[in-house]
Amino acid sequence: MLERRELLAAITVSNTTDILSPTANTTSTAALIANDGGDGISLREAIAATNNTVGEDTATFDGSVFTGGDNSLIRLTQGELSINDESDYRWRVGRWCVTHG
Ligand SMILES: [Ca+2]
Repeated sequence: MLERRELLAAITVSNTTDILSPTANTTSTAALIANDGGDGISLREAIAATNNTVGEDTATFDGSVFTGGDNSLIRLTQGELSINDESDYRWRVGRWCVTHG
């Protein structure tokens, strides 16, 4: 009998904007990595993509962008963020971690 295995979907948030780029493909994490809309991956885009990707997702924050203090702030201008996939998410910023299951 074969057991179902899924690869851990990993994505890196690489800008501090709260923009869902019009041309970004958020249908899956792989699609977003391939086409981020040309301006990097925002947290909002990453969440949209992971919501559309079955299985556990991991998001990290680009250490060359999120360098601490105000440089690590994402000011939400587009409303609240909604993680609605039933799988686990681990958003890591240094030692900081939020999980949702
Ligand atoms: Ca983008």
